[in-house]
Amino acid sequence: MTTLQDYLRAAGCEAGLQELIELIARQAGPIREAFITHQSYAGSENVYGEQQAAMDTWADERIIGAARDSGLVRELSSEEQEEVLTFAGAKQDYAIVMDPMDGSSLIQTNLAVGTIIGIFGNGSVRQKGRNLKAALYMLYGPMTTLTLTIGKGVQIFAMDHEGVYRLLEADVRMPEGTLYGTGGKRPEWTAPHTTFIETIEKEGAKVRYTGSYVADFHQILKYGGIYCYPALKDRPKGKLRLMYEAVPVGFIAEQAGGAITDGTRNLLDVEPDDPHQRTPIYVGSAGMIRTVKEIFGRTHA
Ligand code: AHM
Ligand code: MG
Repeated sequence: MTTLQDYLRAAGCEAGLQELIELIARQAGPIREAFITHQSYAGSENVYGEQQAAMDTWADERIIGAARDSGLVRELSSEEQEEVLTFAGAKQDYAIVMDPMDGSSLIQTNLAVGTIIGIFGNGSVRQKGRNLKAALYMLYGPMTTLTLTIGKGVQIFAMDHEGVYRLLEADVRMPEGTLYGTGGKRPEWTAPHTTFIETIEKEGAKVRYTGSYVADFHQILKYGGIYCYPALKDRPKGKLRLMYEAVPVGFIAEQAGGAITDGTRNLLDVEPDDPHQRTPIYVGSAGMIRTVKEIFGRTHA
């Protein structure tokens, strides 16, 4: 059976990028083991004033340490770090954007959570998503899976009991599908978002939403439909972040035949002003994103 290493070699992945992807993928084992001893909140807040779960900081430190020690990474920007980190001694020029533990409010409920990573070349995290060399997420569910693109389609691997990633599904294509999930309380939705949800519900869409973006997106990747975290009346930029959540997952969605938008713009074409900036997110199958854009084009907020 094809391993992650076999796949990366056969796909002609450059050596440094292969090393970095395998290094990050190896962190899933220790991260998974740490859940049982890191169930609580850490008592600290991140840059957004959000309570950090013990696993947020543990996974963050683990991946930062691995990236720094590898000598492969020049810059790293994490949802959990106020400043962009620079590793001056790096011998290679990769730059990482990451949400080390997405969905962490669900850790105590044992629903699936994950680690989201985007990898750029040429040493800077301040780039539009379309420049990504690779994007991946590790999902800690009944299996530990790695969903990966190096710009050559999307592959899903599963980690076996020896820590080896084996190819579970090659060249994943996102079906059109009818599932949807949306964040934000209904009274806080804007007019275009309300119209969109009512439209797809009339067409038979069915709700599925856990509150773990990476897990909710993975379901959309497999079954089709849309994940939304919209602009809200008192929060016009929504909740999720462009660089840590939108961009890597959007890159994977596009590579699987889906798309990502904030309602009007393809989020992979947005030049970031600030690594921590937030954005409304609609990510899913091609037809769903067409409907979003059509409704946002004719409905005023
Ligand atoms: P996190 O990165 O701190 O976990 O926050 C992001 C999470 C997403 O995983 C999820 O989709 C969203 O917040 C859920 O928010 P809400 O509880 O408002 O639905
Ligand atoms: Mg997150």
